Amino acid sequence: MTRRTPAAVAQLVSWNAEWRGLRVAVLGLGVTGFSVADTLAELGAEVLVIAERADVEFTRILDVLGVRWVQSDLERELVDFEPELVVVSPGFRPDHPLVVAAESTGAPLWGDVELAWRLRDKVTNPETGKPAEWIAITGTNGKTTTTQLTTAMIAEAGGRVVACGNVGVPVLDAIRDPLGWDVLVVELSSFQLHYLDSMSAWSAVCLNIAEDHLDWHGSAEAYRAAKGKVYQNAQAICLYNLADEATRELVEDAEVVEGCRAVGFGLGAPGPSDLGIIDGILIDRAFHDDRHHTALEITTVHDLVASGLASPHMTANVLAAAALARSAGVTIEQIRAALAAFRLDAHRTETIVEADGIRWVDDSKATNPHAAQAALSAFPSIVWVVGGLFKGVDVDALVAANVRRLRAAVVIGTDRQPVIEAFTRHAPELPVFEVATTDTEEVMPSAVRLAARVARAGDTVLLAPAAASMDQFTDYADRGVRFAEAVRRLGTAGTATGGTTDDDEHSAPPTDA
Ligand code: UMA
Repeated sequence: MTRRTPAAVAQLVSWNAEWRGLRVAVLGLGVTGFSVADTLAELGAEVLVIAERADVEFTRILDVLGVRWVQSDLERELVDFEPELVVVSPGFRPDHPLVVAAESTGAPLWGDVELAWRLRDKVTNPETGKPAEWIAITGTNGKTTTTQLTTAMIAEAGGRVVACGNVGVPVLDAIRDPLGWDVLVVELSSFQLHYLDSMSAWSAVCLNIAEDHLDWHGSAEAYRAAKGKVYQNAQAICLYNLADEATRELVEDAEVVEGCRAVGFGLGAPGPSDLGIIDGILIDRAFHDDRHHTALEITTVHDLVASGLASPHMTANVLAAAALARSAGVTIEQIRAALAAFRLDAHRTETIVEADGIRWVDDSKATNPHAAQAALSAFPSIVWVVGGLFKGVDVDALVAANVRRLRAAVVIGTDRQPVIEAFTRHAPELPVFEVATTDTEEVMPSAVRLAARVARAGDTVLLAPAAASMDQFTDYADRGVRFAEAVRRLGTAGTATGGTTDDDEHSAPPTDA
């Protein structure tokens, strides 16, 4: 059979299109690669999975499905396969040798979400004949919480809705659910957006933009450009952050479907097409007919305290989710009910214990400076546990901005130098402790011991690393769990209470190996 051209492959826009026999190389065998291979095998494509590392469970299933996978000589295998399409997992950087080799074959390069968008008509609504609408959520921080909030609000309204994408459930798994959905709330990472072009979301938001993943994207501009793709072809609402000019610019630059509206959200008083806050009341001035003269009260900041959503960055997430839910027809009352029942995931500004006036807080989810700033802003006097993999992002400004609220810092991670140098520059007098051990079992017990030595009544010991965790932990959850365990162990030993600062520790940072 003759090789299908990129133009022919571009025409494949339905589950019912001619996928049979299409030669597709799949890069990566994590949850994404597996969902891609499994889907394409179901469609009768000829699949080759190429992965340096692979989960044994996945390889076993691929063997059962009769899908070929290779783990060595990868570039040659890829080129010899002469793929007509390459589907790449989000972890692969654009300059990865396999991605470069894939491009050299001339085959189109898609991400899993691009494939899912094209296949989304597998299950359609029996009444309308239409597939589920997509609500697309990106941003440097707050994506997962906003995705969960939006999903909870739509579910409260009785919609069949699922959260998928970067939140953990591959979008291809969602679109293959036999019963189908009314709405997919799709959390998109900048990696997934980079490899995505056709999506036309019902409503879309970029919550905020700060530097992150610069090593993956190569530059801040490339990162921004990827984030901006969330708005392309949006149908109903492009939602942006009134406090983040860059998000508004991305909306202005986007090509959208005619009639699509721009809506803003922010913590100040809302304009006629915004959601915002007046006197502690969250207000919708965007989604009702008389929005020029009246406003709808969603809830109050006070009422959000019980759900752990009252801090400024969480309240902003609530407003964004409310806007997205409103765009899907959810009423104010349903949003209020969903918020009352909502509980935050672990590792997001989670208080582990309070003892002797010292609060121990796990914000391991702060994997970049922007997220760490949100957590740091919430407390007046902090012993800060910071460090990990900085992913090419500069931590200097974060340190400079927070010196005044710090009692001390405990630096973890394999690459501690940039943080320690930043403290030397901006706060030479601050006690800075260094956890030098590389033993995963020991990092958090050491960090917690050091923190306990300096923390005083009224302080918060805050794990907000501003960095990824993979240098020393499995992931951010593992990092947070180990922190909490160490805190609890210290508490049982009767020492997780205040100590005094040793002035000798100011000049040369002591280490705890
Ligand atoms: N692989 C390589 N070389 C690479 C990269 C990957 O060989 O350079 C292969 C390996 O075989 C590995 C597989 O690819 O087994 C892993 O693929 P992946 O890194 O793309 O990860 P998945 O397991 O498929 O999970 C991905 C997302 N991971 C990343 O983007 C790194 C998950 O987001 C997401 O939940 C999942 O798809 C479902 O959509 C995680 C994440 O850390 C939570 N995201 C980043 C973030 O939130 O900051 C972007």
